[in-house]
Amino acid sequence: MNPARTDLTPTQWRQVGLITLVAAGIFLTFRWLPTGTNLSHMDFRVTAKNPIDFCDPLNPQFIPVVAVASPVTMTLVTDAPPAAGRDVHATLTLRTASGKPIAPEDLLVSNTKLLHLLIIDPSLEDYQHVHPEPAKTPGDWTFTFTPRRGGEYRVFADFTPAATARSLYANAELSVLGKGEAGPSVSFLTKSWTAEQAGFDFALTPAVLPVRAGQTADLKFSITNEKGGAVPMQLVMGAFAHLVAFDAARSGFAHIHPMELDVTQPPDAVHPVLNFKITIPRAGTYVIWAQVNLAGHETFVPFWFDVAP
Ligand SMILES: [Cu+2]
Repeated sequence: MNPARTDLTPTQWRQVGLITLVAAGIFLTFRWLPTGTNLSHMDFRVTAKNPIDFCDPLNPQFIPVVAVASPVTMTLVTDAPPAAGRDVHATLTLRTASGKPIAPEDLLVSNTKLLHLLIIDPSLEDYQHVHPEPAKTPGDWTFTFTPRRGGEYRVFADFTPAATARSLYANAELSVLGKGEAGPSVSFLTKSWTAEQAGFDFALTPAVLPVRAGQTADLKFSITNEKGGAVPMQLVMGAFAHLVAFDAARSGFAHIHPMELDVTQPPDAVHPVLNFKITIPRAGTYVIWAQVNLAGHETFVPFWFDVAP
């Protein structure tokens, strides 16, 4: 390179210095501004030998929420004993290991919400995604949902503390009165990469079959209007589709988003296709619940499959 072209005059040096000073000033001002949270990084430190590990968002892994130690405790209280088919009004309390409440100002918005609950029944047939609202008491959050079945429901919470800016998880159980599945459900035993619902055909197509444990699977998610014509896909929580995978034991979940990250470019109106990548560490039977918004209707569609060793 010609050294004469990179030499700066004293005036240019002064300009460079000024720009650097202004940038540093802006940076320090933002660092100094309070974030609103009273919790620090240390409140979310796990001392147990099996802490929650954070995953690479571009290649998400199955998160074994139940087996790993979370630095957050979640408790659930309901206004009445939960029963299938009836609205359950619940209050959830989030606290750090040292008992500090986790309130809205302690969390960052992720996928357009502060707090996500993934609720799943023992048969994996009833999956619901709800967003609790902060209650008056700091650390308390309320939500309503209607369980479709009976059994020991598991509630996974997904949130991002402002102090760490990384996803964190917690789980709790909720006993629901009513008829549950005595053994594995028909869907669990049948397996299917296709589903029909509300006049639409849904398909999740792996590039290679079978899906193998520990290997990244490329999945194509597509929707067809059974009458022909458009598939009115709209955004839900900042994405055109959310896929959540559960294992038979409900040890945790994987929550994945389309590789097509630019939501200003919607998928094809007639043949929408979205691509996903998932790596499931263990063999077994799984369900992937797809959540989409079709003309304002939130639609949940299950795909049942086996993961080979
Ligand atoms: Cu999502």
